[in-house]
Amino acid sequence: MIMPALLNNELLKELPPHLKGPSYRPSEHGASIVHLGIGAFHKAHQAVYTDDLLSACGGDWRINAVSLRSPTVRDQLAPQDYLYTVTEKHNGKSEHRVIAAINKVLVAPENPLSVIELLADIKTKVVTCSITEKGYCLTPSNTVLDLRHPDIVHDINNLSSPKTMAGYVVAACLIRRQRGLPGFTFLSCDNLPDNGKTAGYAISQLAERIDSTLAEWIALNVSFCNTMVDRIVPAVTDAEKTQLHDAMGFCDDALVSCEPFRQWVIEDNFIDEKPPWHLVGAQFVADVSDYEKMKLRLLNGSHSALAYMGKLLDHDYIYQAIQDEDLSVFVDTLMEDIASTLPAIEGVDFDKYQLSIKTRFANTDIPYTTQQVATDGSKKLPQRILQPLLECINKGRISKPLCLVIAAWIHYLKGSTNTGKAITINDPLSAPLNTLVDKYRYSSMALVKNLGSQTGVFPDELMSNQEFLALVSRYVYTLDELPLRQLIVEINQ
Ligand code: CS2
Repeated sequence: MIMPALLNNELLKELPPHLKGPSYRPSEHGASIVHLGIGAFHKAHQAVYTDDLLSACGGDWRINAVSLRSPTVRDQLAPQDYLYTVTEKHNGKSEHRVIAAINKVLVAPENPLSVIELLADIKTKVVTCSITEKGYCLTPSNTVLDLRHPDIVHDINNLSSPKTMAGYVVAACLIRRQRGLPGFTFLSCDNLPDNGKTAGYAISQLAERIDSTLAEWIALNVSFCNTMVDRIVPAVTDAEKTQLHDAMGFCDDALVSCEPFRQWVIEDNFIDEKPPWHLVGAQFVADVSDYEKMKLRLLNGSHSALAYMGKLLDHDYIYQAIQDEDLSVFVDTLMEDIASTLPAIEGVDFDKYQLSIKTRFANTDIPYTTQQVATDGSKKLPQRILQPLLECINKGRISKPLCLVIAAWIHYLKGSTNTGKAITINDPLSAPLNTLVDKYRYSSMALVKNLGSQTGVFPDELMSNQEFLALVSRYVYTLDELPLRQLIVEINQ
């Protein structure tokens, strides 16, 4: 067989040895799922479960995906008949498989109406999203739509060409109601507590601005499911694309690489038929919140800690940071405090879970940069670090490790590592954060207070806690004087 240069349907007819592929014919299955925000994470997580489902049980569960901003993913996938490879990497070994779950990719800004029509189509039964924390356009409380957000202002005035996830869903619901069609199930796959419900806040508050009876229709006809999603999927590198080509003989511009582990816990709250993802490893449960808390705080919380502290200590990758003995012990101490805030989950052993997280972080085949995890800190720290800290305080004990992570974030915002290398800050609040850091650079208490109050990132209950303010400012002040490692070692003792 002559190998095609680029992965496509031809290749699917006869896969090279050692390459797994779908055991279904993609063209024989309809697409009843729409995914908003296709990126590496969706391609390595929900699309893989769905591909397994199609292989195991068939059904019309292929995915029509939408890019809300850039054409890149569509431009990579379209010439490949929407096929791509997922490479799972562990212990120096790579396992490749071809995923055929994506039916097509629409680029929203190119044709907003086609996306609205797709969402309004009666064949669409389930809508999923992975748009990152900032895509919800909520104020820091995560329950209130940010009516000053430029994209929300835009959507309120231009609902036929929206920019946000909420705008598209509201526009589609308007059409469904007009046409007398049923609603759908909306499933969030972002790292936010109560992510489905949170999506519901954004959607219904936007609908309320458009037409309050529409908000009522949504409440009755759309169900919002919380989910806990987990898989470490770093940005793919050119070297990985070359390795795939060398191993398999074809190019794949849409390759994703990730760890072997994956987990998906889904709230069983579907308004209509549900894809039986439980047959391929996902779990349907009545209440996801305890799983979400466990994962967001233990995994994502320590990931963020390793990102800020690791970067300050000049570790470029998470696996380097976790192999730093001082940071590794620090993560144990941090996890111990976090675990004290978690409700028990039947069948889950937190000690084992914590150990498995550390092993996953240490996977040297996964080049996850500290810089990537450090992105958007103002949107990540509230659920990962601040909420568990608040709960520790409410139980009568401030957590030094959690406070040090906050101080490390603030020090990171000052823009250089311990050896003076420049740090680039990527954060939706980078402008106000930079201004505050410049203004109060040498006044740690004023910096902490103003960061908290002017950006709204720290909840009021923390802002009014003197012990919290004093400890975090002491750490921020000390970090200007002493190396971070010294503080870490002090806490580890
Ligand atoms: C990471 C997550 O970048 C980040 O903020 O903490 O993307 C993490 O890798 C995933 O949530 C793992 O499931």
